[in-house]
Amino acid sequence: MINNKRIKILLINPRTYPGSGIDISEDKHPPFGLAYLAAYMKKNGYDIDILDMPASFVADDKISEYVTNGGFNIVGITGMTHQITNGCNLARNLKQDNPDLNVVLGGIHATYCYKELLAQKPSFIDFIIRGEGEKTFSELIRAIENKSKDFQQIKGLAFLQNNELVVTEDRGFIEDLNDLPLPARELLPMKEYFSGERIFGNSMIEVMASRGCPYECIFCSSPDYWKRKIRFRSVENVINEIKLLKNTYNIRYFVFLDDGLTLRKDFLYQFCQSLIEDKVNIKWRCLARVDQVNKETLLLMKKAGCVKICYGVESGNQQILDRANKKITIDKIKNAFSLTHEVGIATLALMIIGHPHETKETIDQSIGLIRQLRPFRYVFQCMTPYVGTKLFNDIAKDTGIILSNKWEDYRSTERPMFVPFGLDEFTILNYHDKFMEENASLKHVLRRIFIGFSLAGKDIFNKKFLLYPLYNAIYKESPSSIRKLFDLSLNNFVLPFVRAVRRNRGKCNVC
Ligand code: B12
Ligand code: SF4
Repeated sequence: MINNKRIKILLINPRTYPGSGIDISEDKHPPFGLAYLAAYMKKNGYDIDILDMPASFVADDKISEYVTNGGFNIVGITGMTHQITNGCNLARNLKQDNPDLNVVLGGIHATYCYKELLAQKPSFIDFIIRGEGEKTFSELIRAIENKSKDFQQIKGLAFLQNNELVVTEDRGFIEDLNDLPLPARELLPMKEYFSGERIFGNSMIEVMASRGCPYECIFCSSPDYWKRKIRFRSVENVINEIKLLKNTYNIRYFVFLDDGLTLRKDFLYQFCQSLIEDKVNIKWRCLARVDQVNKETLLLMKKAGCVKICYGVESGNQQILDRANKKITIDKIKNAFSLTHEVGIATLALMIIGHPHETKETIDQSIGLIRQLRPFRYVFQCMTPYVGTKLFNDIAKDTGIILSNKWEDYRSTERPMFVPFGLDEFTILNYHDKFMEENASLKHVLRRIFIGFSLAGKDIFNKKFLLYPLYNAIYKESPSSIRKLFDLSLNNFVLPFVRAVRRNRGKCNVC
């Protein structure tokens, strides 16, 4: 292990828009990429910290002060598309106030848009890391530390040298994910994330057992980003993390963020067996494809504590599914939902509205399918052409109109960003809001409360059990006008109050 005292690194997850506090009206999630990166660098002896701005009281305009006070000399900034504009603002301010600082950008947007980001020859970006970050970042930091100028030898980089763009060779992936240390959650304000989703009164914690997905749906950038490879950690490694998290945070509800936890049958089988045999006693939910489950696996998952499965259904029209390259059939969807309900696992159906070639008829077919499937919950998202997707690269321009090139507009999929020929923005928005409000109707909320009770078992005695459905009913599930009113009062009254209390308690040392 290297012991390096001179280099001090700060990793930043930026807000979408400049701000000064925690947005308590929105669920927050730990920035996993940064947590993995930090753990890897810590293991290599570096002094590193993470600032998750959406979950902190550090104001955007105090960022330079924060970095100077903390003695950081390297800053790494991550970003999904919607965060990149503000991420660049932070970088610009930081570099203006401290020209000696090294600023590195990484993550999905910078990986795909490094040319665009470096095109204006910005003096505030020193390096962009493309793709998986751990090895590239650590080699880069090592080179900076050794005052080497030989950055061209480091795979996975893009940077400007004498104002010319240099793009180094692509970097392959880490072969064995078990070599990675567990994400450095100790550097994150974990309590801030526990206020989000709850099940049966238990707060949730997120875990990833794999990276990648071998499929190629046109609206998803995951396959290209991870080059259609799927890598799993060992079952033992994942189970150990779960036990550690259970002991450290006393949390019993786990959310698997993997694109395809169910993709490798041997992993899924051994994982569920271990949860059962080791009496780990957790509840969990995951994503799955409808063609990856059968009654046997579902029964095993149920026995191992799985309470909810989120399925990407996307559309109720077979042709639309085929064009989206989803490689599933309506029959498979119906079969998966009926089996999942039969074994007693709740379902979430993820739907997309505004596919290429979508018409009012195909949208009606989607809602018709949802009525047949009767999922525990469904979410309609407006089709959004994210960078790195086939939709963005090829299909969008021939099949419709992209409504905005302001990246921060890509923050939410509640508003259309892409309108297929033959439809218009308002029709999509109206359909979206109508379906989401139907999902929030009293009938649906009562049904969910009833199913929640029947799935809860002895968790029903958890004192927080009733609070979550209540919170859902009054906030998350209510029409957008009521939510806006709620947000307004939160941001103008509750948030300033919370901030003042925290400042008095000395939790916030900058703002
Ligand atoms: C888990 C997940 C979520 C979670 C948690 C997100 C979070 N904040 O961590 C939830 C469900 C909340 C979520 C929400 C959304 N998500 Co999401 N999500 C994912 C998912 C499945 C995994 C992300 C992850 O943790 N990966 C694992 C880590 C290890 O990888 P990583 O983050 O990419 O980081 C590595 C490298 O990129 C690099 N790196 C990253 N940052 C940096 C920074 C530096 C300095 C360096 C050196 C390296 C580096 O190194 C890391 C380690 O190797 C990805 C798809 C995928 N499979 O990647 C989509 C994905 C990231 N999400 C996406 C989107 C669009 C969203 C939403 C906007 C969707 C919506 N419906 O509104 C929201 C935004 C929420 C918000 N406001 O932040 C898109 C992003 C596309 C884009 N161009 O921005 C993706 C790619 C899926 C897709 N549709 O294609 N998401
Ligand atoms: S939508 Fe799901 S199945 Fe399709 S490519 Fe993305 S992660 Fe894979």
